[in-house]
Amino acid sequence: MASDTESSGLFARLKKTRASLSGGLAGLFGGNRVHFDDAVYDDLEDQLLMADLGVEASTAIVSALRERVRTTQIDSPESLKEALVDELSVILTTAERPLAVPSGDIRPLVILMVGVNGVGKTTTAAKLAAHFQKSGHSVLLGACDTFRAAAIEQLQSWGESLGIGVIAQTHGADAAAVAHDALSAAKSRGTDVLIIDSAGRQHVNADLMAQLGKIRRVLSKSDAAAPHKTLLVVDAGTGQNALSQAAAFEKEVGLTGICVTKLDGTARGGVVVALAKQFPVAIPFVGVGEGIADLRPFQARDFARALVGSPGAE
Ligand SMILES: Nc1nc2c(ncn2[C@@H]2O[C@H](COP(=O)(O)OP(=O)(O)OP(=O)(O)O)[C@@H](O)[C@H]2O)c(=O)[nH]1
Ligand SMILES: [Mg+2]
Repeated sequence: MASDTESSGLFARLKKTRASLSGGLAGLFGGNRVHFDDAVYDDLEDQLLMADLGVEASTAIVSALRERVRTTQIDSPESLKEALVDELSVILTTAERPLAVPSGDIRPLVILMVGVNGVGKTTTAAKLAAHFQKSGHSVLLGACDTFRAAAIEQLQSWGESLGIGVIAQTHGADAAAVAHDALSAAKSRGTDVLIIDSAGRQHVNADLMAQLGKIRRVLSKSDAAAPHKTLLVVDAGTGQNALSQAAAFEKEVGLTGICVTKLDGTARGGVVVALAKQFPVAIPFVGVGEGIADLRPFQARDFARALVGSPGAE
């Protein structure tokens, strides 16, 4: 049951995906009665694929539902929706691992943001900074996108509006050197969380991908465990391409988590399920808008309900 305003906000923001999935489910059956035959299962699988759950998750869900139909009573579109919420939750729960600042020796917690161009890395870095600031932590931002014109100013402008420091050099500077400066500054100031923005890079570009390795190496020279978190940002609207992005970044830098953004603007929110099914990483947050507060801690069951349009989500 989604009880708080954040969750109901999620329900509202995912309306495009929900419209696609729940409209499709309603169309599976004539009238109110569900009669399960192979054609219904095929249609259901098509609906899941269209909502971008990917082949692996869609097949797994349909075969789990077949099993449920054999053992429990599913005889209405509503009971099918509930069963679907359960099955989605089984997959999504594996990724439900919040990103908390550990108490104790890890200070600063270093979070490196990575991803292809335009997915929302800088915006998500700012949203995360605001989130940690709100929970009482000191935060510093590192402007390691020295590649795109105006990238530094973009982060600085977020920093100014939040009252959060931004460690930056000039456009064209060595990104790894900025990362080094940022970590030194965070250490000397006793900052709780350092969030490092990085330049967008296509996952198929080997040279650009290798540059990320340099940022990581420089950080780990100052603190062997840094970066403690490497978060891939993916745009939900890219659909199944998000899976190849995740595979490439995982291979190059190793990921601890994935933030899926722009879930407010696409009917393809099911990609979150595909990612949770295929990658054993956390999905700590999802992005549901351009504003600083449009970040939601990922909660598997609420997300499943919001996807399916199940009544408990309202
Ligand atoms: N609707 C919506 N827009 C978002 C979300 N997250 C980011 N954006 C928008 O996406 C656009 C790109 O965001 P950036 O944060 O600049 O993306 P980036 O990955 O840093 O881009 P590069 O640094 O150029 O690779 C901006 O217009 C953001 O406002 C989201 O969750 N929902
Ligand atoms: Mg950026």
